[in-house]
Amino acid sequence: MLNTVYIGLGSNLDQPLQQVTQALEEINAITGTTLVSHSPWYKSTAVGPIQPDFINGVAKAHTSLDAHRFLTALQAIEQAHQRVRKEHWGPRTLDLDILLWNNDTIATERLTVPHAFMTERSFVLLPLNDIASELSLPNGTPLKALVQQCDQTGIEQI
Ligand code: A4P
Ligand code: MG
Repeated sequence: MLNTVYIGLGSNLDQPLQQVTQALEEINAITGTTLVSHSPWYKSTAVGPIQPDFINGVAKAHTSLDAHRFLTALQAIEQAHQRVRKEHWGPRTLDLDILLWNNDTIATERLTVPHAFMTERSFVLLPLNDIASELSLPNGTPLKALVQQCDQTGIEQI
């Protein structure tokens, strides 16, 4: 069975636009995985500690992997981009988050889906809305409602 996954991409170090663009190709190269579409890129002020602006976007993919194997594959891509994990919510060369997995709710030690903060972050909601405006979360909340509610200061499409 093919799973449908939405992935949040973010970078704010070492040529962020290049990092996220290259990551799309690497997602498409994951075993059993095809990139279906991706959003335009957004530049946004960092949420969390003071640090450079982020480039963010969202990709949609189909994959035959299960959610945990897919997360492992995303983490391998992050590692290949020499991401150094130092500070929680701190700067990173590449951050890949699983936002949505089919219409599933997942709560394990490694994986929380829908992603914990996606409902309030414009840098996730706006690009997701660009490629999946008719989507609803597993709890039934329409994406459009979240987009209308979210704070859209400090973000622009590039
Ligand atoms: N994990 C649990 N659920 C998931 C999921 N749905 N997708 C676990 C991916 N990973 C998930 O993640 C820590 C652990 O989360 C992983 O080992 C995985 O098992 P991490 O990426 O190593 O840690 P982190 O990035 O410091 O924490 P987190 O919660 O991922 O941070 P966020 O929420 O990604 O925030 N501001 C702007 N403008 N744009 C940004 O992209 N990003 C962050 C990072 C902060 N501020 C930002 C942005
Ligand atoms: Mg993350």
